[in-house]
Amino acid sequence: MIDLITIKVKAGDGGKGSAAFRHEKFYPNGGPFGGDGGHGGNIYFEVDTNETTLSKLRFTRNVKAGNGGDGMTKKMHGKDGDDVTIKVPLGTMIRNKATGDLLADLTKPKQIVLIARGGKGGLGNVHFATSRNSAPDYAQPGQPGEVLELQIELRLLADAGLIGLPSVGKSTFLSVVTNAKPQIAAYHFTTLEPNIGVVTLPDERSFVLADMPGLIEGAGEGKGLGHEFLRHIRRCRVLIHVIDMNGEESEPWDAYEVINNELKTYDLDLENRPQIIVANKMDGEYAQDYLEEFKKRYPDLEIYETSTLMHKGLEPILYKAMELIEESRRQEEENTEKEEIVVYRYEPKQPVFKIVNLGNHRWKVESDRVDRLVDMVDFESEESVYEFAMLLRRMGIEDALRNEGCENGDQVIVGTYIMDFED
Ligand SMILES: Nc1nc2c(ncn2[C@@H]2O[C@H](COP(=O)(O)OP(=O)(O)OP(=O)(O)O)[C@@H](O)[C@H]2O)c(=O)[nH]1
Ligand SMILES: [Mg+2]
Repeated sequence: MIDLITIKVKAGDGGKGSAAFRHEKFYPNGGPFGGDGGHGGNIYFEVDTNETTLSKLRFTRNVKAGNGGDGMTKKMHGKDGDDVTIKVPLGTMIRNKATGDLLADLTKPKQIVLIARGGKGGLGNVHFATSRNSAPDYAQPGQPGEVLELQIELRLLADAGLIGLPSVGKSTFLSVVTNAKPQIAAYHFTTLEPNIGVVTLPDERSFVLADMPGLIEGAGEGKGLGHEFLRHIRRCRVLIHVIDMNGEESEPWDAYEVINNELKTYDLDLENRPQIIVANKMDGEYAQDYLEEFKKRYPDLEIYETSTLMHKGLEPILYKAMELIEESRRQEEENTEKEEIVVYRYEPKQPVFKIVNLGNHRWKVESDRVDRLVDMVDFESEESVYEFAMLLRRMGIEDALRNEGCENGDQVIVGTYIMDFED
């Protein structure tokens, strides 16, 4: 199972604003007439429950969204760049590789998240006409789109998990009801990592099913593949508890008790997770006798009889699982507040800028956002510089400088630019 992948994403750049002027028959020296650049395309990730692994992304190294078109004369906007949506399985977690920050945890079907934002298109010169300058020949460049290196991880997020002692037929079950191709063998611990598949019922409803490594006595304290295994099933809504009713390795009731004890040891909650009890290997020689005895011991238990090997008795289990899963989803929905479908990625809250007093009437504004803006300013153009100064004011940087004690005539370093402070 491929479950960790690194890709680079680049959202589209914004298009340039246009600095055109009106040149028409009756307006030989018309005013500024340049339209805005289009916005760069965004990059989204979306949950697609038909996907169960990240293997489709295996050969993807770079993903780019479309750039915005440049603004044109006659106030025409440039075209917005095309968005890109990357489909991933349920349970995908997306991190910023550089910082390790979690950007998104995709835990709901159809969930969509914006991961890299396209750059804004630059404004055309029509926006910059002022009383001082009615014919600005300046237009904004577009902002660059966000570039991120992402680490994408798939955490198993199965709705239902197959549990039981080793070699009871869990992987066989999975292989018969989904198109997953797990390894199946007569020896113990054939399954080391869960395999997952999608069960689709004849009525089109579907859920994600995973087989689990066999559980043994002491797993709750870390024996066998203990803790690893239990970590995987924590998020399952339903447990399908498979018992070898032919008693090849142990008496079925012992097997049943061992598993339930392990669930209890590990986590109180798992014990109460809905369980479907499956009596497997009913094609076996001793199965009927064992089953009779088992029913005597647990008269209240609903038991599903199967032979996974012969593909028998499986469908009722799938319907039952589906019913329990839907019930659990409904409960979850009731318990969680309504969420927007598009969830913006988590962004750590931090001030946008920081003022540093360098002493000697020198100050520094530290801010990634402002640094990016500085790169866009055309310092040859009075309009552009003026606009930049206004922006610093709107962002509250001017006030902040003054509050810190910055006075007229002091030098302020902003990004690569040094300016004199004045009201
Ligand atoms: N007779 C019989 N044998 C079965 C049945 N289901 C599975 N087996 C056999 O049991 C053995 C173990 O099957 P697996 O599906 O690998 O069992 P598992 O529970 O996934 O085992 P681990 O991954 O090792 O925990 C294989 O030899 C299967 O062919 C069944 O219904 N009847
Ligand atoms: Mg297995």
